Amino acid sequence: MGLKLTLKKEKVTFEEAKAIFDRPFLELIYEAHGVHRQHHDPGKIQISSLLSIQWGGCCEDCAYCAQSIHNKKKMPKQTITDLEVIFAAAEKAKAMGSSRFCMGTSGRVPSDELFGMACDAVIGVKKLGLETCLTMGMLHEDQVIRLKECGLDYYNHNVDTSPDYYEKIITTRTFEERIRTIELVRKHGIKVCTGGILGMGETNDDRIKMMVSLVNFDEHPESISINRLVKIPGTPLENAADMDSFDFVRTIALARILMPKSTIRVSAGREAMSDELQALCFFAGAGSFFIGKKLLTTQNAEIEKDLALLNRLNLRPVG
Ligand code: DTB
Repeated sequence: MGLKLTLKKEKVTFEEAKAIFDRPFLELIYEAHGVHRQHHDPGKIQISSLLSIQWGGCCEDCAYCAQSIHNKKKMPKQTITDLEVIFAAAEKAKAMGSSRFCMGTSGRVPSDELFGMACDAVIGVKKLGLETCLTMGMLHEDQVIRLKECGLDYYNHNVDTSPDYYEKIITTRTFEERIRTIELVRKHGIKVCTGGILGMGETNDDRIKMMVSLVNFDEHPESISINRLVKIPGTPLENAADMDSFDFVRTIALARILMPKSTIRVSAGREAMSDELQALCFFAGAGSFFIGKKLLTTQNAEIEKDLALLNRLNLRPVG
């Protein structure tokens, strides 16, 4: 079933994806793991690190995010302007076993000044022997072309949730605008990192629809970021209900079966997951995570605990 669905241009329907998601749990993860083994080394894990180079003061109203000016609790805008600070963080990430250094900024679109600095950061981080990823909101085509010239490897731009649930989470931009930026990134040969957040009150059908959106791009995203909501005080989702962990694993398994070659990252939310749940995510097809004390604004799982987990599971970092 997995192979048939990967044929280019063949659109996957919601019903097809739902039939996979709804399979008996153990059958689902067994199949997902089989697909995983065909295309990935199950003994390896890709490790990335993340640094905010600008945070807070964002005009978008994403209900999950600490950085929105619409929140009860404000976070003033701050920017790292010293490139050396960025390079030092990248060196540290490399020493921890990261093969990719991801940089994020708050805001709907980057200012010219911030964009210029991000370009210099990409060039410098690449010289340190790391892959680079940026997430800085919507881009114009000339900016995408410039980032490609700088050697940017990945651009992260999440679809966040299903097209149907989107307006419950964000009203200041549309799902279609997200798709447009992702398509521009793809058009100019930068690898696509995209995904979303689970546990924002969406249904399993929304989770399935989100995956259907991703699989139906002309090319599957190289990197799929699956986050479990970190409930940040002062945001509209601070009291969201916990999602079922097995549904989280099911969503990873669905992504694995639909997009066999993509790397799936369990991103935010690992701090609140047991080691056993994380191991189940890796079995179902996740092959990447963020290491480091902090994500963008929230705490990540502890570095020592992550390194110990890799050791206990005999997982080796890629690269
Ligand atoms: C993604 O999907 N997850 C990363 C990355 N893309 C940029 C961000 C996680 C942030 C978690 C919440 C925070 O730290 O503010």
